[in-house]
Amino acid sequence: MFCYQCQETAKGTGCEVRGVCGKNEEVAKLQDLLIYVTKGISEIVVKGKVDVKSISEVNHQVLKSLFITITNANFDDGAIENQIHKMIEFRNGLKKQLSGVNLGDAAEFEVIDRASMLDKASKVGVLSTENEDVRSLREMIIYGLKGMAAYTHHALNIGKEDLAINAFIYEALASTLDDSLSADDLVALTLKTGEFGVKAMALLDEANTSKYGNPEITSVNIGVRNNPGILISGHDLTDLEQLLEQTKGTGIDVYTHSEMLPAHYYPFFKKYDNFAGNYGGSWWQQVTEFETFNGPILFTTNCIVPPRSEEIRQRIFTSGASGYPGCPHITADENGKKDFSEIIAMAKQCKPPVEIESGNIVGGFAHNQVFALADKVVDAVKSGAIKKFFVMAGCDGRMKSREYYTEFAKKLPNDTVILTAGCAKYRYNKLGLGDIGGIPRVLDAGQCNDSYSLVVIALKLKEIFGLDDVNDLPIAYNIAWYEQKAVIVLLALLYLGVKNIHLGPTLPGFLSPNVAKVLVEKFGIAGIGQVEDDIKLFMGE
Ligand code: FS2
Ligand code: SF4
Repeated sequence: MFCYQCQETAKGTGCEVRGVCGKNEEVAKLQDLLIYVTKGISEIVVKGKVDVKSISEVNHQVLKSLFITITNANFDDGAIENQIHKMIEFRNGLKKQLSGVNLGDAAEFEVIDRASMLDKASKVGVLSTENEDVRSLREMIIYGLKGMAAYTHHALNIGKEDLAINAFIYEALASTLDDSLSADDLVALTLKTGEFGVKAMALLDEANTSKYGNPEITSVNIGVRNNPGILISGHDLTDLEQLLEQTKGTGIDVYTHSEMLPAHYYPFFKKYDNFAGNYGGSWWQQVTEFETFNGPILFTTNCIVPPRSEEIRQRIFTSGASGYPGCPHITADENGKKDFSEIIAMAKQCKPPVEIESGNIVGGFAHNQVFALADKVVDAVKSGAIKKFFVMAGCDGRMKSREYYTEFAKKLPNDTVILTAGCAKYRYNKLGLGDIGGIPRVLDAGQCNDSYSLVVIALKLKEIFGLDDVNDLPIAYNIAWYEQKAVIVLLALLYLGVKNIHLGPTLPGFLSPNVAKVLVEKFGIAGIGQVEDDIKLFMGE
């Protein structure tokens, strides 16, 4: 196996024996083959000029396939094998409609069983692209597409689609098979991936807000109640809605975990009396928090950490693109309805969660809420009460080096405000950093996809202040990344012309020295250093 798609990749260069995430060699290879077959489908769609409108099931399954391969989403070898078979069937069905089109191996290969899958996978993985710069660019595009697919898939679950995004995914995946493309062509395609990343995040924002309302300032309880509970993790709001509907009046409370926390900010979910609060911190802390939670856990997406004990594994359920071997996977019926009765029945037998912290955290500062406060914010900037905003969005992770972000937040001058989104927030959302004239110093817009809100806010401020360039705003970008959704957020920011983004705790292992050089020279991308030095640099001291 070889995988270098996330920030925790072994030695910063690549996992070769087993993933630091817990992904074993077999799962890694099956994921490679799943990506390869989606490339084959893309080649058929592009070369055959297939109308994406006419293949909606294929469109949806391509999104799901990409999503399955995101870090910490799916460890279930059997489920991935089934998905490969399904995609090969779709691919072969599409091929029947074509004639006289010359297709490559990704569109033609056949496998019969697990052994032939693994054999094929070892020839088509990341390292099959020999030139390290081409490999780096191709993989950066693919990782961006994975993030884009995840966001598009969530929007689809709410009934919103933009076929231009699906068409682009085919175009881009097919391009990663095309040896005639130069490095410059691939750099241009990388930025185009960012452009479609903006569209995907806008689509999901529209889907979420049209169904669940605009996020608003909300105080979320982080303690516990006395009833048994179900913990819901991941990013899928439609799963949360169904779970709340099905647990209404059962005496079971529902708690959010990690990236599901921002669900509390949507007006829609406030009507559920059993929507109790948020339990715990970011994804990697689940190894201890699931023990004390006591009840069942539903993963709607990443991030799953392989459970350390059989007792915890038996309390884990998955849905959507996520999966874990031996854990029940709840699928939707043809109307999108999921039956969570097995989880509810288990919860009734469980003890209530143990309280691990108490109090409240405040969030809900997506674009609409911030616009409602715009006068206050603009006045604070004009009066000098707010000197600078720091976009500190993205992901959290296990590495000790991420303590940098807590230190950074603590040491920032009191006249600065942090704009956050994604699970990166858990490094500083419980520090009690106070407010500036009633504006909290940590403004949480929501999940990682809600980084879109931060961009909308920046563009609005640019308009209000009458600036020509978004880089002239008093906003600095110190972003933490971990998995591929952060890659699409980064590409979206680059496409929008944001410069001088600092990315940490380490730069991606998938950047070859030459590609890293382009990012540094063209976009001013930089890593992180020492907290004090970085703050001085950002503050222009
Ligand atoms: Fe955090 Fe994990 Fe949101 Fe990422 S919960 S690193 O998937 O997507 O952020
Ligand atoms: Fe390694 Fe990350 Fe790939 Fe897992 S997802 S195998 S940790 S690079």
